[in-house]
Amino acid sequence: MRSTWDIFCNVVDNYGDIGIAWRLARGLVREHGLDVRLWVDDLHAFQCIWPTISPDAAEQSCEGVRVCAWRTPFAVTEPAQVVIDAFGCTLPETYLAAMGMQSPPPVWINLEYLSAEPWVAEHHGLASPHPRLPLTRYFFFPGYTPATGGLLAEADLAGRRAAFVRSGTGAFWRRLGLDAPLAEELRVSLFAYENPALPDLLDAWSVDMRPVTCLVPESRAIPQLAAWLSVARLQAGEMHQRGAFRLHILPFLDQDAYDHLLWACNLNFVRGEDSCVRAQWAARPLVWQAYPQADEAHWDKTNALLAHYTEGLDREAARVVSGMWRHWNGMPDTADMAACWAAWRAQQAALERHAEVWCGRLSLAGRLGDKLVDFVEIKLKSRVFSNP
Ligand code: TRH
Repeated sequence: MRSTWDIFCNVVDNYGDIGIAWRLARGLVREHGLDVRLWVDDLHAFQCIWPTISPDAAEQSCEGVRVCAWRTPFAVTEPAQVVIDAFGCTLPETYLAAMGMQSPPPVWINLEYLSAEPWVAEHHGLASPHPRLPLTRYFFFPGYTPATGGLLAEADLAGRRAAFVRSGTGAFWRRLGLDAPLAEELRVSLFAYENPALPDLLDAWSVDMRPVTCLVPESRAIPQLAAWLSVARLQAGEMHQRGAFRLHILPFLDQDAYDHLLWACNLNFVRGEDSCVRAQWAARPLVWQAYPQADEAHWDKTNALLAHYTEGLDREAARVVSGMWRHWNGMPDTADMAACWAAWRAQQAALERHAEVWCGRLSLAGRLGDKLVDFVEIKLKSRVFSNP
């Protein structure tokens, strides 16, 4: 019989929490045939990345997942056999108490944030007994090495991307209202938090020797872009041109269309967690802005991913990628943006080749959905044996 799963997602801010929880939920249904309920406390944020979601429904079915509004107080609900609290969100007290009454108890997983830092492998899979209830919570860490929980990816992702690229991107660009790119043109997508380095990047693009077109789905960087253009506001559908530099504001895309944008662009600026991973699977060069944290903890994350990502690159190309990412993340002692961009341009071909190689190497970490299902199956079996 297929196991039942409850995934809880508390949308803190932005789209990463729901983006990842949703990707995981639909993968578990589609590829593993599991019975999945996804509890979400902000269906409006969900609707942004998946427009068929109705923000007011208490329960709805989407792609085979039962999507439930997580409301307070939480209605009495029988817990599933497997419970995931995404990113350590606090489960409803009544639900937790009901978990404690189950025999055998549910397999309880805390799905953690992704990091390339070395400590992740040591912490992946660790158990933590609940202080009061007869429950054990396991820490499941995504990561970039086989000893971690791996990375989210659909089984057919590489095939879909290859087919998209093979069939040409003309139709995709037309749907966005753009012509196909000129031979020398560089298309760049931009998804970023507010960033002091952004105006200098726009300056660099506007004096580039070759045409640069930047595609920006509506998001937090828009006010900075408007200020740079000296306009009061910007909205989806607008195009602004400065010399050979064009800036297109796009509507916020659904998750699948955003993948297409990443696949179609020559370079992607991404942020947080999920868009960063999708940009790596896109096999195109990327510049990552880590989610800003107190005490600059995100600098360690940036350096840790850089250490992996630049492996196998020649010295100069590795220096250029590191310089650009470090400057984009506000680290001290980096060259200015004009120099970072000129250096990136000079290494573009090498970085494009490397992005393909890196994408192939990423698979070695394993797919998160498969690894999670394997991990849970072992726990479910041992649970049966210890509770005859
Ligand atoms: O939105 P984010 O900044 O989310 C962040 C991070 O996940 C961070 O780790 C977390 O702590 C913080 O939220 C609370 O960036 P991220 O992770 O890239 O998530 C964006 C999601 O939005 C991702 O699933 C891709 C999706 N997306 C679209 O569906 N359409 C779009 O047009 C764009 C730009 C993104």
